[in-house]
Amino acid sequence: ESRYNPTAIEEKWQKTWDEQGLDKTPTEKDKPKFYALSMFPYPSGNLHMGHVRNYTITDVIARVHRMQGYRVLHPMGWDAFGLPAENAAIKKGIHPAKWTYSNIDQMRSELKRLGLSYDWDCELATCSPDYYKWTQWIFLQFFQAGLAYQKEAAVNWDPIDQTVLANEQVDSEGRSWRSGAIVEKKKLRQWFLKITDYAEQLLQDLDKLPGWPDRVKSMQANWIGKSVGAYLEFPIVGMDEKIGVFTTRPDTVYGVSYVVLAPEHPLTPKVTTSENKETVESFIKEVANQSELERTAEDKPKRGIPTGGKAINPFTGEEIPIWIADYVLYEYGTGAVMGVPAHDARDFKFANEQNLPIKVVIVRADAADEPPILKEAYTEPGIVINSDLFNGMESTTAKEEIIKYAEKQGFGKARVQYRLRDWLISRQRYWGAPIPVIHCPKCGIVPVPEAELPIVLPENVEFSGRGPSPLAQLGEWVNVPCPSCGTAAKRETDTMDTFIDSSWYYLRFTDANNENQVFDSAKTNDWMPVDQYVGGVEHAILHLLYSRFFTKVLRDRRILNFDEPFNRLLTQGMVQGLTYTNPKKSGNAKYIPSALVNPNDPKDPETGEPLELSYQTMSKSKYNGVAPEDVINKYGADTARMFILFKAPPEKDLEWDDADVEGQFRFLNRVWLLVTEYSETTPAKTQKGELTKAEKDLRRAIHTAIDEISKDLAGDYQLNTAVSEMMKLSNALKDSTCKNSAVYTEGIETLILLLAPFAPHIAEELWQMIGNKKSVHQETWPKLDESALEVDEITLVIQINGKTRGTIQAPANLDKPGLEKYARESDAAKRYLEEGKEPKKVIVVPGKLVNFVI
Ligand code: ANZ
Ligand code: ZN
Repeated sequence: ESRYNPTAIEEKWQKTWDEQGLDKTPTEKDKPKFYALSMFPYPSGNLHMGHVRNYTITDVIARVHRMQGYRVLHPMGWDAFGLPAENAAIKKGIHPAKWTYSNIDQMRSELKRLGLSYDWDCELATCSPDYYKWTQWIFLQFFQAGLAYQKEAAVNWDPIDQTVLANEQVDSEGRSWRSGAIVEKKKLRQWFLKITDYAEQLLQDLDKLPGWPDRVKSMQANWIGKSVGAYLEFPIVGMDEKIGVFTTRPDTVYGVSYVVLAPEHPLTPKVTTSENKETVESFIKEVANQSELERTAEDKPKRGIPTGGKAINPFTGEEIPIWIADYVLYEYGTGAVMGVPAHDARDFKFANEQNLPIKVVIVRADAADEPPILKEAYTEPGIVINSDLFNGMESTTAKEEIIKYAEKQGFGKARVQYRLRDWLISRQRYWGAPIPVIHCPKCGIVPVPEAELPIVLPENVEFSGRGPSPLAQLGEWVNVPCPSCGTAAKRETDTMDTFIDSSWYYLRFTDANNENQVFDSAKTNDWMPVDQYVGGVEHAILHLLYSRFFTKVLRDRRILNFDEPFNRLLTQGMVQGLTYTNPKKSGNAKYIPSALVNPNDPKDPETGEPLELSYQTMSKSKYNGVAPEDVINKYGADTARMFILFKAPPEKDLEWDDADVEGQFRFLNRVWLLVTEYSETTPAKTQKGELTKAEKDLRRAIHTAIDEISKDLAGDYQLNTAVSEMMKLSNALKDSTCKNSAVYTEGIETLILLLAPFAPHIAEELWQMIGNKKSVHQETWPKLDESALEVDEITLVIQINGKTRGTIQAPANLDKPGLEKYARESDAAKRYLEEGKEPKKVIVVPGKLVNFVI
């Protein structure tokens, strides 16, 4: 009898499966398709437990679908462009490509040890010219569709290194990571994608995604931020210009006491009177250095100053002052608002601070006669007062009527506004896909002809972290003739945001090695949409929204024929580790490495102070991580997988616990023992005659497991309860008293088949051990026999006047009269029921009890 040796069998089977090509994507379309996808990783160096969890969940889903008769696409690749590689180049002088590819090699080998059933033929890395050629091609599709354009936008500027910084390169104090200089905002021409053109579709189509978590959908909806209201124009006194405002409350327009412009608004200098010029200019400068968050924070006082200019409320003809204030954002709506202190909380605060008039125009329906003195803004709907033509209307009706009136008079119209802004995609960095356009002094922006793609990143580049981006410093690369007229022209030196790379990789996976096309639409339309996408909730907004946007644009270019890329989405929870903290210390110093702590008496090794214990998301800085490699070396990948699947439902956070890992290892050892013992006997292969009670009970346990686990795997993926069902079946087999029966064989085989997607190596080893030649992963999922679930006897309680007087075993298939008859025959009933005398009443609860009232 052999011992369970995970290392030996895992290596063996990984090699064999690879040779057999077990996980290759089928090309025939003889079965329904299933596309299982994990969010591909950034190759940072090593795999962490979060990766292991994500990929194990998807792997179980892929494997189960193969067994259930689907053709499965289950690919893996690398989100390989981005800042860390370039930072490594600046700090350590390693070329970003070298750093990236060596990390990929490391992580690929770790992935392979987990027994994940990927088709490695589809592997892709977004930093490879084979891939980014098509990223550039897609950019040109957007450009041709009028969805890529340039405009000025603010960037982080390091005045010492004279370079643009990514947000990640600016610390919490606003200093450059490299030079330590205070980072400034500088305006540069930048590339944008017009995602706002798709705002309404991106919002509406969330309804087409019932398989997405509601939380993710509402995060996307909030990000898109649709508001319905009106655009109204306020003429400026003494000028031939108007201030356009966006308002969601046109019903309050008779209560406007001032108009506020964002300080950056182009009308600000025009409306400012000479007395106010100085104060206005210094206010603008102050606000320029605040972040949007600071400007809009609820708890912060709203700051603003008058410009001296005046506007006219077109409804009342009244003159009102024009102010500027920090809480009005230039990028939203029109960058100007009408101030209605009586009905908007922010305006109420502002008006009180600045002593501006407050005019009530909406009142609660039951208080319409007595205009109140406000202690706070009244923001609810109500009845309109002080509003001329509209007095007495419901405010909701007034909204529409006031818009109609404004339209008729020519000073406004209905307007829908979205919070979503266009996507700034250009980066002044090296390690990204170059934007494939050329700037010609005669022709303007000229797209690089398709035949010249990819625009390859030049290799001999210096990474100093100073000055313009490495590409912009490379004269021989930058200076090229215009493809259209031949004039000396310049290449675009910005590269694309890495979110672009990840917005379409799932499409490329369906035809990853196509050298002639971005992908063959027929193949992509066949495999897409992804049937199950699994990844971190940190991507709930940007990555998922951008991918949806790309899909819709390519659909409109007739390259794709579907609306949404990801049918179902599972956002897995975090993996948390036991964390020791010293509450007397602050910052990262408060985290104490567990290696230095005695778990029975946790104290700070430096100070002797007692430590606090908690579970927190594993991270390097908290010293609470567990390396996947260590767990695999000690217990094998199957145990690591089983533990991760068993410990928590996939969407919930998971607390790493060595004792529970050990527990799963013991479970696999018990299965090993059961099957090896079985393999040494010669049990019956076919059933002769009627089943005994023991056999019936075991069959019920077997088919209950099939039933429960199949349900757990049908859509909601309750993988943790699936594992506990397997443990139940294993116990039933162990305790069974019919180990020579064919039913026992059925039980052993079923257990191995159910286990196969979860612990693929041990399942394969045991499957072969009991005499199979075909891989367990090519077998079909066990079929449920409903009749095996039937119980043939029940325990029936006999009651007399509601008191239990005994129990009997009764056939399960009896109806109410049958049960009553059966109960009358019981000893207990006979004892209490006088012969020949009928009880007053008999109450039968099927499956439970019979109560005789006498
Ligand atoms: C007058 C008014 C009266 C407003 C009232 C509200 C209540 P959402 O729902 O977020 O779209 N607003 C418009 N543009 C703005 C900007 N660029 N910066 C800051 N605030 C802006 O909010 C729309 C409301 O936010 C608009 O409706 C406007 O204030 C303000 F009783 O107009 B309201
Ligand atoms: Zn030209």
